Amino acid sequence: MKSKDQYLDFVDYGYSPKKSDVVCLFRFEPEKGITIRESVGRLASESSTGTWTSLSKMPTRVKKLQAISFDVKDNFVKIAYPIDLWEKENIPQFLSGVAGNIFGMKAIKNLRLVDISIPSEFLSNFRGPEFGICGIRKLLRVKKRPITGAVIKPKIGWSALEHCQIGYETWMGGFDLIKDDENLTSTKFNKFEDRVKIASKMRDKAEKETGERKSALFNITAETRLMEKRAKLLYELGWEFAMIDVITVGTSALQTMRETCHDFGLAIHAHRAMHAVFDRNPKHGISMMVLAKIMRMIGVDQIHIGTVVGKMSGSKTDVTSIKNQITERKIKGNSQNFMLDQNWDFIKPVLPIASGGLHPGLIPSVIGTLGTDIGILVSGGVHGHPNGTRSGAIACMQSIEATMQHIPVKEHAKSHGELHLALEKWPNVKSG
Ligand code: CAP
Ligand code: MG
Repeated sequence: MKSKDQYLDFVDYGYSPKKSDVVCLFRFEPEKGITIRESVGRLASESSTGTWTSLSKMPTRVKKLQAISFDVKDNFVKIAYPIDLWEKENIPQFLSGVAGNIFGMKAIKNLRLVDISIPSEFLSNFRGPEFGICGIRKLLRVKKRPITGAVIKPKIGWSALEHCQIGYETWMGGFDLIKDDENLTSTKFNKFEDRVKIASKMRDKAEKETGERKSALFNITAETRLMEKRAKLLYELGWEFAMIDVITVGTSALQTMRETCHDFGLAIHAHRAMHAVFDRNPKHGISMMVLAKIMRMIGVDQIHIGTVVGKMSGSKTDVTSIKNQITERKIKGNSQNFMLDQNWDFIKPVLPIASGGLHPGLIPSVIGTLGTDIGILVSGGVHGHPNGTRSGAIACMQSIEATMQHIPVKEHAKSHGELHLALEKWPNVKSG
């Protein structure tokens, strides 16, 4: 066998995937001097059973475990992976295969994991979301409008008491949720336990005064056993959610926490901090859609997907395809949308969260693009209101109300003072 021939063993353009195969769609760019066939062979080889040379001895079963590159168009290749490569319920192992060594090979200049089609046989190992969109609406007693939340700003700096006082103002302005920021967990001046305990009292007061359900997304992100302790405290104090920075904690910790949150009856709010390390470069890395898919499979109940118009990157196509992927039951793939077929079977839909640089003037656009079955987080655009947090939250609720009644926000602002002041402060449509 000539050197490199072993890679060609992993290519079969006539192969049609089995129902139980995992199929991945990659965009790839070979290094100079490497043929397309060799590149796609290397990808299938390194991510399944192969190595850089032929071996003197091979188990007979290996042939059945090889991944096969079977469809190449321009810079895109589809690779099929036999189900027996994968351990049940093990997302880290799965990622070590399909998103592992292949991203560092010299022979491939750029590589992007665009989509994964997960067969029912593998999907059935996972819980998916415990609550999903309907469950969250029930928890919060919100029927039709978007769920509303605000991150307390500045991100870090308030004491636990100050933090909760701002939270109380946010709830009193009509919001359902207050949220910790991604980099706030427990600091010496704002300890997790203190924050959660004080907020419990404030929540009871706000619920009594408004007659509405008020809740919070406390960031439990930490070493896994500490996250478990924090989840327990949330449960004991009657909270509904735990927030986790799902990318920075890693899929192993998240899988553990999915079980813990199940035991405590907590919904998981997934903040995606660090996702852009993987998905920002369109030629390399892992798409946000794939990350969101993995999170739906493990079972988060809500996840940030972007806004299109706010301060964070993410095109309309990107954001809407993530939304579709986490909310629909069946996805039909085609070469135009760079998506593969996906049947989500029994796995519930995840609530899409639009966040980042939003203010009342941008809400109509967010709802126009994503609909009303979403969560909207407005933070700077609430606490930056000229009359303070409560007015900022009221202005957002007025903007949502106007949008749902098909009234232009500028028109609505004529008779709604909080909205009027917000539009005066943030007249420009985009915050990015
Ligand atoms: C938003 C936010 C969120 C981002 C994350 C922030 O604050 O709290 O973490 O939305 O981005 O820290 O920027 P503002 P994404 O509402 O004040 O912008 O949702 O894209 O993951
Ligand atoms: Mg944040």
